[in-house]
Amino acid sequence: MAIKQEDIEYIREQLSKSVNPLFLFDDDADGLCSFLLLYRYVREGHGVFIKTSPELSEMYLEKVNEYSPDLIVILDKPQVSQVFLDKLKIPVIWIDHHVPVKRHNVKYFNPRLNDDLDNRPTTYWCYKIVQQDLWIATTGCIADWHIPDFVTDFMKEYPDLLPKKYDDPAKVLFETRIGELYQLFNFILKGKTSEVKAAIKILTRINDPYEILDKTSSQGKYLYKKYSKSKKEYEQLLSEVMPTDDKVLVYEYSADRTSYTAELSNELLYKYPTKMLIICREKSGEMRCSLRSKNMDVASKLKGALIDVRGYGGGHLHACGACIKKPDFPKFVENMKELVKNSK
Ligand SMILES: [Mn+2]
Repeated sequence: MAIKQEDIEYIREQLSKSVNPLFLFDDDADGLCSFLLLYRYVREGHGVFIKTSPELSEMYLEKVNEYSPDLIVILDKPQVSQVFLDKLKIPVIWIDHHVPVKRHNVKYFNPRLNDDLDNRPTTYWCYKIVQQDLWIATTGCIADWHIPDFVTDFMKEYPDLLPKKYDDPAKVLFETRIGELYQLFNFILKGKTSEVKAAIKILTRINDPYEILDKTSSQGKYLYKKYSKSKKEYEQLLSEVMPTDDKVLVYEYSADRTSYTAELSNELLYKYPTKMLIICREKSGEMRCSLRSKNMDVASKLKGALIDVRGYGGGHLHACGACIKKPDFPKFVENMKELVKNSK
């Protein structure tokens, strides 16, 4: 089970030995927290967040040349190009928790290699390595909807940020102050690259969460202000969602507002747990949809709703994607309403 203790110690040793590590991390809150934990431990090197998703591609060789690191640490990226790895002439460590892949010329650590059900976030393993900055570790874990086993330590140290033990990660995300910290980490990753970089740099120097949440330092205040700006935009989008009595909730947004899709579907799912959510935008004459439901079998209903409709789609039990020709979209929604109505 898990990433083995000897592997955790190996990574810690490599980090301690490195004088100029380069961290390449996913541009979400789990990736960011993983980087912050490791960087704040070694206090050396550089961090670069990876925008190409899901793969870390050869295009980042440029960054490697720019920083001449003696160690590369890849965090929370599901895919890394083999060509990229082959061209690196220095040790590479890759920690991830997505579906395991096979690559050469890299030390690859993934809890799912030993137990496919163990998909604890990258942040969780980074905390095992550094054993410090509990508040960043907890934030990164709940960002990936995981309540870590060290949450009781966190509650002891920060009772006002997490006053009781929750079983449901969604409640932690939307009802607590540590949830607000997650929102902040998430939102400051959006926007102009130069601003995101500046915000991350500040985060490497923040001493405690109250600097941000209670604005007790000028740096914390700056981060909170940046966050409030994105938050306002987001709240605007959220306020446009008009639920009806119908169990199918359709929300259409314009293409230039793509950056909040994941956040919107998560929060709508939390607010409307009994509904089937269809979040979509139009592109090239098609409706690109993300379908989510907390309780309903989305995959099988999607299959049914696609009958006599020009389109395709598929995915998981509670989350799917679909693409529907625009003229057929009303029919698709109608089919879905019928299926949902008949299900219970
Ligand atoms: Mn992750």
